[in-house]
Amino acid sequence: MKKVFLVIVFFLSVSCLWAQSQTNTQPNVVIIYADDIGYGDLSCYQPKNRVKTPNTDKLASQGLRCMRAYTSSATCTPSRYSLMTGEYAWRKNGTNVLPGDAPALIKSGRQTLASIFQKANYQTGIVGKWHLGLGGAEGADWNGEIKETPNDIGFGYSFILAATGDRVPTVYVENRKVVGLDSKEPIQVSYKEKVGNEPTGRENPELLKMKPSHGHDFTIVNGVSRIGYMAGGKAARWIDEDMADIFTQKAVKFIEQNREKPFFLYFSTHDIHVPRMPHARFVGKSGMGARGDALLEFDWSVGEIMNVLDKYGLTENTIVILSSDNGAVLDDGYQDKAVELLGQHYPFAGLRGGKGSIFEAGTRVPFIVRYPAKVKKGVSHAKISQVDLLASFATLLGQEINQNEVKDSQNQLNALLGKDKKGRELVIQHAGTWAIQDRTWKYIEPSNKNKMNVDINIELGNNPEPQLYHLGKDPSEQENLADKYPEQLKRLVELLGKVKQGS
Ligand code: NG6
Ligand code: CA
Repeated sequence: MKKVFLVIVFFLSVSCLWAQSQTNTQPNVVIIYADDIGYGDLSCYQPKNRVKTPNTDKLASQGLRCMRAYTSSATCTPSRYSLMTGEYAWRKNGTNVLPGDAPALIKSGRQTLASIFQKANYQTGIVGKWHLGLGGAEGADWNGEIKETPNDIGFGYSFILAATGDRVPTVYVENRKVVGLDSKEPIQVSYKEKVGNEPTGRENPELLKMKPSHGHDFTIVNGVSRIGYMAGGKAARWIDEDMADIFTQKAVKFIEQNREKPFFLYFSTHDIHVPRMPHARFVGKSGMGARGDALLEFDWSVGEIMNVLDKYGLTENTIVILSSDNGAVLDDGYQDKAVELLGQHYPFAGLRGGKGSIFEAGTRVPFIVRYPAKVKKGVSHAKISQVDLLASFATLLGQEINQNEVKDSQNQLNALLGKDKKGRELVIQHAGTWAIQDRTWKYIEPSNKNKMNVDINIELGNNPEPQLYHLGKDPSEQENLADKYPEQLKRLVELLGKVKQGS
């Protein structure tokens, strides 16, 4: 009897130790997701840029710098939707750029990138921009307990800005509450009519420290006129110049507090989206105006994350992925001299289009993977789509995915870790119309929408005729070969049709 007991004790201890060693070897994961940083904005992608990003360059030199990585859409909300859900945003209505009072797009309990980690016993957190809506059908209750937040879809902790820096309400939300709200001064938000008596950019432009170039002329907060009307909540309003410091501090603290356990952090910076209002210590430092200064601020945030990982000996076993939600844009609605002061800086890296475009500069983005324990340093030309992060991490963590919801995410773990040199067979891009590309060819579906976004001076890539480009020989999509290569065209049209049907 005693013998049997000892044998049981022995097996129990061995399995306990085994479980513990499993947990200890599970890598931490940090996704640093920039806003509007283009394929060529970081000096590790464009060494001749006048603005240098030394921390990001160091991260890249210690890991894998991917040259063919894509967001699935060319603006923020749809890209983030597919990153989180593993489903292309165009399969779901209402996934265009959301206003600040939009209800939650991803409903409670849905499987997400974050819930995969949570299920695998990770501590999970988001710090930074959300832009996927909050609250039930009527939107968020800014003055009470907010329902349908990131906390309902896999994040144990959240500290977010609901939409964008240029949209009201200009307050932070921590878990389910607006931070620093004085209940005597409730927040009102409207995107339809004026609420309260506060000045707007349209009526009182003399009050502005940052003037709009198009749109952005509603309620003035902190000297900047925004999209949408807001009243109340004065004590809770953010100061744009402190935003990167606050987000970075919160991200660092999350890592410090969870350093003993495996953790997943989605650190979604506001930089370098408009309004570009970096802290005084970055102002004037790039010689390129606010856009360049915001890039320096972004790079500083990256450095702080690297420092805290080093400080606690976490660097080796932490996967850091750095990417962006869409391609570059210069003047995005404020007079911040992004165009005039650009000089020798190459945000588009010679690619056609930019933010909002179906051409390459809309969705091809920087993508760096650093994981010293497992990923060899170097450069990768494998085709990567951000929609694949969900299935790839599910594979890494041994988690099942819900095939009914996670429709488009493929397991591309080996491409992410640099072991597979090819990656995705086909990449799907969306920006009003669709594009599909294999290793060599790219087809853009005909569209009668505008060819140009004249406000931001970006070619959208829409054309009533089918477009076919040989990306191998013509990466800047200059020569439409649709008439010359009808078989290639037909092949890609059919392949795209199949992807679109697969809903
Ligand atoms: C556009 C805004 C632009 C930016 C963008 C969303 C105007 C004139 N332009 O509508 O400034 O906010 O939406 O950017 O309002 S994103 O990166 O969040 O997709
Ligand atoms: Ca964006």
